[in-house]
Amino acid sequence: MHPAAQPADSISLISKVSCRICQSELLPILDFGKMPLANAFLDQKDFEQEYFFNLATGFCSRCFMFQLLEQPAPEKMFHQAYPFYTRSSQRMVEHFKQLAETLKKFLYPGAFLVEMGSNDGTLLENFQGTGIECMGIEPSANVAAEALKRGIPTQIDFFGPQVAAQLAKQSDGADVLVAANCLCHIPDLASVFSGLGLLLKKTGVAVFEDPYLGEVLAKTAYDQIYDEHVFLFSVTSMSEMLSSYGFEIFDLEPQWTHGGSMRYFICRKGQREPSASVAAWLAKESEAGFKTLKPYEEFRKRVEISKVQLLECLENFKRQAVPVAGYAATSKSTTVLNYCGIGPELISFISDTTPDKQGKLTPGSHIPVVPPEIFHQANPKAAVLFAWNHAAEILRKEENFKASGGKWIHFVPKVQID
Ligand code: DWN
Repeated sequence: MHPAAQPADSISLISKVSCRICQSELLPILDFGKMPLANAFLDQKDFEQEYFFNLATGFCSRCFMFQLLEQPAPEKMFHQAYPFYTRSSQRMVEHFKQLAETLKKFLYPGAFLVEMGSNDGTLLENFQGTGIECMGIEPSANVAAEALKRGIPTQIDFFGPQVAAQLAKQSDGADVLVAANCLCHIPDLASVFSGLGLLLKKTGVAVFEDPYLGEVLAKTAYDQIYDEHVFLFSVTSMSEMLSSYGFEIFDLEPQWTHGGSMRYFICRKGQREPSASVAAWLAKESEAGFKTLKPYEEFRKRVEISKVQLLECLENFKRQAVPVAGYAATSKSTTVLNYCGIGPELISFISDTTPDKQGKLTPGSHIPVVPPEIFHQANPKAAVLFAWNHAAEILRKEENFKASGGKWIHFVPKVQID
């Protein structure tokens, strides 16, 4: 049985309506309704036990954090059968190589680097043979096993004060803690920062990289909202949150990854001079109304329109008896498919390179996931690009699809056929 497919009464659901950072009441923004776990790909025999929760977001008008109202327990999402491997995109492998070069500016032979949410070791492998001591902390045993196979020290665990205290005891403390696409998954940030307080050297640096709320709003990328992403950070909310835990941002760098991310360079309060870009980003967000409900309400309206347009587009293909495929069974696709009510009647199959997903059905929508070879053999006339964040990589490698008359269906930033 899939670890996520447990009887409903055994589920420990964390249900919150108050802000996870400052405990103020959350203002509801968007309710997607009943939603499965984004990465709970399943077999037909598990349908009856499929787990659903209510996917809805709220905004805190006190600390400005955009967050889920409810999130399933971390152990339900991250376990021995978590099917996302960082290595599944070549461009991400290159991105992490470049991130490693950036981190090396804060490191030296003998220094200690800890990665939170180290997945299959794609980032840490860049430090092999450098003399820099590394430790990955990763709760999903199957992806951690890939890192261990490559000789990358990895502890299978959730990061928190206990793990941090144990690492601090075994070292003189960490020079750098890095977490890419990880912090936004963790509901209990108080425990992360209490751990960071124990582990990080006084002058140490933490580097976080997460999908940026500003890009989600600008691109109407509502598919970035799913069970795993409990927070979508802005510079404003990140800065408020860090301040409450004794840390601050000293630099920022926007990234192209995951449709638009932000890299935050963090230190203990007062340890480093913040760069001018910190104040500039805070001012930019303030002008854009990030502390008010307005941009989030406008976002909700655009999301509703996007749903109607995507459904119209797929139903048009169906009326013309043109079968449509999906490209990449991403976590994000679970939100789109279930929110829009798209099933195998509108998308016959989804091509994905991950062996763990192939042969399974998509969460909630139950569309078969097939290897890319089937996509190439079937040569469909149209395909929804679910991994829109990897468009550059995919459109290049799938040139033949378009050359042979195939149409890409995009839905971010808006629904269009190309
Ligand atoms: O935060 C998260 C980000 C970093 O990664 C996690 N919560 C889970 C995951 O999100 P995602 O699944 O939306 O990630 P991607 O990278 O947009 O999609 C990966 C999926 O796409 C994999 O199943 C592999 C597939 N893929 C493919 O089939 N062909 C990807 C590429 C690049 C391809 O060419």
